[in-house]
Amino acid sequence: MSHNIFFLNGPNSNLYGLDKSGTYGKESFISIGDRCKRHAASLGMTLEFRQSNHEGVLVDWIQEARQSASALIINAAGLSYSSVPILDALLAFDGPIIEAHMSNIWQREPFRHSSLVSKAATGVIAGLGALGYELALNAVARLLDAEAE
Ligand code: DHK
Repeated sequence: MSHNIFFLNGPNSNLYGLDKSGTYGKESFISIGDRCKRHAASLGMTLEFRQSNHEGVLVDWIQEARQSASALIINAAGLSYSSVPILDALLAFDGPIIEAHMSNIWQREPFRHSSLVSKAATGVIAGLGALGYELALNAVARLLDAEAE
């Protein structure tokens, strides 16, 4: 069975590659998304790679995933540390959830050290830049295969 995966990205992720601090690398968000879609295809999966700056839109997409996706990958960005609505929507999703961050959030400011998303996540990948996004796709492929066995 072919799996559809939702990869949801939160506020300001669309600025990756443009951010002067260089925290999120040089590759553009569009290029990262295209690469993730190709990687998902190589794993036999389809990928919806979406970004919103709006909490409610992200909640709507997580709810949509209940019908349309086998697994979720989410980088809720700055909303990771505050959004109870995103946490509650994730808790209602019945499938693997990988929380992904480009940066190592535990090496950064203390307010980034405690993510509410982690409470719903099957696993967390952080600090590996966009490589971590491909590893998140590998993880969901393996987890879904294991579920099917
Ligand atoms: C991305 C952001 O935009 C920040 O708000 C988070 C996360 C970290 C990342 O590393 O991908 O704090």
